[in-house]
Amino acid sequence: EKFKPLILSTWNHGMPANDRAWEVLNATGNLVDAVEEGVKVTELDLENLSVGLQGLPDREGIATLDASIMAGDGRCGSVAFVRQIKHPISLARKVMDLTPHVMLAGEGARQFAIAQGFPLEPEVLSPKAAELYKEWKVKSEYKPVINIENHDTIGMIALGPDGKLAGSCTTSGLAYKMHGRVGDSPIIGAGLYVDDEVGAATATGLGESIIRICGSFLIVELMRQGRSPQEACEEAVRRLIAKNSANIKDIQAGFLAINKDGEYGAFAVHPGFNFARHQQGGKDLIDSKSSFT
Ligand code: SD4
Repeated sequence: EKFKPLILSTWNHGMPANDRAWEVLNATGNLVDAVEEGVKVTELDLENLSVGLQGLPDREGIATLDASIMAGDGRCGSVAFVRQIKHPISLARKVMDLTPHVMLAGEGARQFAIAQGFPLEPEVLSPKAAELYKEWKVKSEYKPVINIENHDTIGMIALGPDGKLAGSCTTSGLAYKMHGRVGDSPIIGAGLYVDDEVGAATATGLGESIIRICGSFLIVELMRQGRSPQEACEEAVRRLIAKNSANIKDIQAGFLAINKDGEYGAFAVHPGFNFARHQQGGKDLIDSKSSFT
């Protein structure tokens, strides 16, 4: 099966995000705008506790966000450990478009946001996040929880009608992480990688396990060497399991990939990962296969 255009996003919340991306792509033909606008929907979704300022905070009770965006010609931008910004993906876009850099972090990212006219949001947790944080504080145990309600980090990868690719990724990271912790999502090559010559990949799950294998870059390179998107995702999961074998039963990670011909693939460590697929004439939510069953 081959599709062009094609948009894939992680988890259930990928459906409304893809809807928006599809709309923007059709209206403007701009694929980078499409992947930015698409995940902005998720950044505002109050039901989602893993993306945006309403997400679960770090162990100090502060929501800190990571995001990245990449175009298939190698342009990319990201922000990490940023506070008070409602749309970190748009800030990542500004880093890409307006600075000589790829990545801005923390206070510097916030200063850049202010300079670009982004409003600073009050540092108040959403009611749901505040409630869960309060419960968590009783024991204060850090433990990554896999597959939280089927919506987690959003990673979106897209192939345009002209054969060009783009992707975006945005998250509040792991709940109750150490203050200052940065995951895979803003790391180009870990949470997201896009190359017009080959294809694109994105990741969700325990960021540390994904960074360790340069997951998204690995998948694109495997596709460059001739693997299908599905084979490449499966090999990345195999590698991830090998490098994280000690506690693999507690580690979930999932990958999505597309190649420039419009083939796609997905694979995860454990069951529960799903993704949204939009193409001409249809959209669906698909359950990914996994290494463990
Ligand atoms: C991270 N990959 O920061 C992200 C987490 C995720 O919220 O996918 N879920 O490690």
